[in-house]
Amino acid sequence: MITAPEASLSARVNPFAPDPDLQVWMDGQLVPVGEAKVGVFDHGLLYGDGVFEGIRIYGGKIFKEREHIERVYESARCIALEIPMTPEQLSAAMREAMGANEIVDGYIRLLVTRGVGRLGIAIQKAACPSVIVIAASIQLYPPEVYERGLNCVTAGTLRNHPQTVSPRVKSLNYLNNILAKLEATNAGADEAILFNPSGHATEGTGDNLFVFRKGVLRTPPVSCGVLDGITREIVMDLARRRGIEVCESILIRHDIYVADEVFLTGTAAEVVPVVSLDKRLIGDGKPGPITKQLMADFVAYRSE
Ligand code: PXG
Repeated sequence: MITAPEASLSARVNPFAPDPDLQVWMDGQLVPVGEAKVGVFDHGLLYGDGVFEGIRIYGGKIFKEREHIERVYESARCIALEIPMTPEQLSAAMREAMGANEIVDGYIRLLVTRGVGRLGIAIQKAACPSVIVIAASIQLYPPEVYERGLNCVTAGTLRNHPQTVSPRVKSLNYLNNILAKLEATNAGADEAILFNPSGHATEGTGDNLFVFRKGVLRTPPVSCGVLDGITREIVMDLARRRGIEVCESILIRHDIYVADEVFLTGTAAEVVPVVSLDKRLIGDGKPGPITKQLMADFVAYRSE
C-alpha cells in the first residue's frame, strides 16, 4: 500500500543512518561518513556497474585478506573494470580505514564502482573508477539463531544464470538475492535458498549451501552458479580434517528435504544451521552434530 509521506522527503530521519563519526576511505583519503558521497552520475549507482567484497576483521586482523583481494580483482576483471590501485595499496587502504575507526572485530566493505561518467551504459562513458573502503561493526544473526537454526524457503527468484553476469562476480547488483530474501521474510522465514535455471540448488542469498547425509558432506560445485565462497573453502577443508567425505555435487530440492543436516557458510554468518526448508523439518529439526562440530571448528580456526 502506498501512503502519502507525512513529512517532506528532506526532513525524514533515517533510523539506519551510520555513526556520524565513522571515517570512510574514499579514493585515496579518509573522510567523515557524512562527506563520503557517491556522485549521482556514478555508474555504480546508475547501472549497478561495480564489484564489492565483504571481509571480516577478527582480533584486529583482516581475515583471509589475500583471498578477498584476489576475488575482487577477479570480479573486476570479469566485468572489464580496472581497479586503479595495486593489491598492496588496497590492503593499505583497508588498514587505514580499520585504524581510523579503531575496529578490532568488525567488517570491511570494499567497493569498486565504474565511477562518475556520462549517462549511457558503455563503459567508455566512465573513465575514473572509484574505490571505497568502509570499516565498521557488523550486524549478525543473533546468537539464538545459531542455537535454533534457520528456517528457509525455496526462492521463486532464480540465481543469476551463469550465462548472464557470472554468479562468481560479486557485483553491485544483488537484486535477485534481495528479492529472494524478501520472499523469505514475506513467508515468515529467515532465509531463502536459490536454485539455478536447471532446478539445481545453488546457495542462500549471501551464503553457500552444505548438505550432510549418510556421512557425506555435499555442496554445489561453483559451475552450478554459486559464489566461490571463501568460508565455503575453509569449511570443506575443516570437514576433511575431521575425516568427513566432502564432495561438490549437483543437489536438487529433494536432497535438502531428505538431508540429515543442512547449513550455510559465509563471511558474515560464518557457519549457521538450517533446520527447515518450506516448513519441512531437516533431520529432527534441530542443528545436527556435524554442523555443531564445524561451527566450533570454524570459531577455533578464525581465532588461530
Ligand atoms: N554467496 C553469495 C551470493 C555471497 O554474497 C557468499 C556466498 C559467501 O562467500 P564468503 O566468501 O563470504 O564465504 C556470499 C558472501 C553483506 C555481505 O554485507 C555479503 C557477503 C559476505 C559478507 C557480507 O551482505 N556475501
